[in-house]
Amino acid sequence: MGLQGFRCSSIIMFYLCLTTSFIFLYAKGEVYFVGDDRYGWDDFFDFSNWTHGKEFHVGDVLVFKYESSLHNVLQVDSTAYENCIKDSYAQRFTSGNDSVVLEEGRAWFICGVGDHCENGQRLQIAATP
Ligand SMILES: [Cu+2]
Repeated sequence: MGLQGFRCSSIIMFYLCLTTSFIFLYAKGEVYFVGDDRYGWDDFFDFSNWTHGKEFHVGDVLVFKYESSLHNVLQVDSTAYENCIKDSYAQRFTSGNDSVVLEEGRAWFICGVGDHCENGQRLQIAATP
């Protein structure tokens, strides 16, 4: 009877663990290296082409990899994105290896160095729940 009870509880534990790991799998966001490994966050790269065909969700992580002496990352609004306005931003990242967790809706990022934004170093994405 003791053995029977043990077996029963281990089956319950098994399903409990299975369920828990599924929850973790779904809760964990995807990690995207902006511009992929080869290019990273760089100017003269088509980031709208990079986002094409990708589906971003809340909790996904964008990783901006770049040479920190050459670039930075500014999280801006749509106006600053469209016009490459570099002095008004919500957040500024400079480490060269910056992670941003996506929230629902649209997000805009530009490089604040020189004319990099004008040269295509800007990213616009939309995250759905
Ligand atoms: Cu740059």
